[in-house]
Amino acid sequence: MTQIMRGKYSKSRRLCTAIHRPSQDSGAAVAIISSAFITLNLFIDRTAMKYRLLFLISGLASFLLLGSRSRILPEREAGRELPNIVILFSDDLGYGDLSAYGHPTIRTPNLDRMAAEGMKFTNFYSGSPACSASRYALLTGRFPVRSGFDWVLYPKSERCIHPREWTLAEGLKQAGYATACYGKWHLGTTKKEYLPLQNGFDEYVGLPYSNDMLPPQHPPIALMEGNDTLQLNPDQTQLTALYTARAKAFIRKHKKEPFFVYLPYAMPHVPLHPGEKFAGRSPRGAYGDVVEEIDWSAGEILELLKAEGLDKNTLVFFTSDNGPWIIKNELGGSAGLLRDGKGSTWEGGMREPGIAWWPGTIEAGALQLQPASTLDLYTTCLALAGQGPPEDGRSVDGRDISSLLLGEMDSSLLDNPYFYYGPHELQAVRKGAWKLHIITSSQTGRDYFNGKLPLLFNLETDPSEQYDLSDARPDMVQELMAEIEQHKKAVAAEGSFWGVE
Ligand SMILES: [Ca+2]
Repeated sequence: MTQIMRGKYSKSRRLCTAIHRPSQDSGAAVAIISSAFITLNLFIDRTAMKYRLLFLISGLASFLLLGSRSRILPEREAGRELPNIVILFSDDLGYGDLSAYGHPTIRTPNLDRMAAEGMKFTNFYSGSPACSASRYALLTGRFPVRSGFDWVLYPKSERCIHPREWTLAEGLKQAGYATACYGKWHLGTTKKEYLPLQNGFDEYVGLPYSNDMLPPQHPPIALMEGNDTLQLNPDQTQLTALYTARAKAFIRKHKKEPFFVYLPYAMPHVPLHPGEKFAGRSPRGAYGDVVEEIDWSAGEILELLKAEGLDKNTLVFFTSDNGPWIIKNELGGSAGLLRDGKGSTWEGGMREPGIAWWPGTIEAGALQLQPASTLDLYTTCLALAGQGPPEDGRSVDGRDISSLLLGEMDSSLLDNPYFYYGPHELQAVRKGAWKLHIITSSQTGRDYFNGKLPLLFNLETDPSEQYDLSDARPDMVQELMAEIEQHKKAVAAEGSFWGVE
């Protein structure tokens, strides 16, 4: 994988004033080495000429930038001052499925406490209403359309995460972090280069795709460790406990250096397999059992961080990859007051619980109403580690939301449009309070507005998307249509890495 130069710290300084700044000499030295590496890659890589040129230009530009400003790569020795990062990522959990978000019978005391001690987002989005595309967005900071692969990958999918993508794990690893992923990968298995270890993770244990992709429709599913198979068709009741134990062991092992733990749980994606201690406990049934076990897991991680004295130096973020799988009836979750669920670009498909926890840095009990997304986690976490996103011409759509975590108003974040990608296409955009649908779809087969399009909603006054205002506000329809057209053109012009090979 080609190494990519990164140029600058972003404006997250307010969040990370304790972060060590590298010396002029170390930055320049890294620049020279990295530029040489890039130049070498120009000759050994089989990338299309266009991208060779882009990398050459970016390498030289970064070298010049660093030569004068030297803002790259915190030194490993000083890395302890970098914050640890833990992302807890559930699968198919709805906006309304935690007690902190209003569920009346699912008990999530640990996540509720996490929100009480940290920040609760009420307008937090996943990158997609489907598993693979959502994970791509989280780990690359880019809208799913840029991936060049289908929105859900299957065990035999040939086009998966492109080796040129630069994942959050790769960025944090370059900054000196120990990195681990325990859980559902779902960004490709048919080539070694698609697997977690080749995408920035030092350790991996988990099912590499969804827990319902099973025989006879699919090959036996592997519980993997690194690039190897530990076991075929494992007992899924053990998974949450296993992932939690491995994450805790990794944190203990690496407590003296910065670490990144990505914990994408297998559930509450169906089939639901609660562990023995949780089965039959929740009034909400098996779905509640599974969510309560995930809540237990989150509590285990937070307690360990406190016990090890790491809590003041660790950002933990909890969210889900997409909304509830409502066509599974009681086996699926709830989006609360939001419309629809998984697979749909109605709010229920993509708006998720989002809880940020970092005692001493994030104010306890903070409520964050501004929109943000998993794409922003990419850019923000890189910034916390002193890394900028790649500067080789590719688009990175995530924003640095450090200011939001600090509870500050950042007017520069207010007017960014957020694009909702449904199955293979752009379906909607949100800007400020306003959301415009140009296409709607639902796994339920329902069309809630009898085919009328476009549809315009004010999500602040109407979070359930009940009252179409497209006729009343043609000016807003026009403005958002223009955002969509501009975005579509830019995306088409850039293409994906797959498109150049
Ligand atoms: Ca999912």
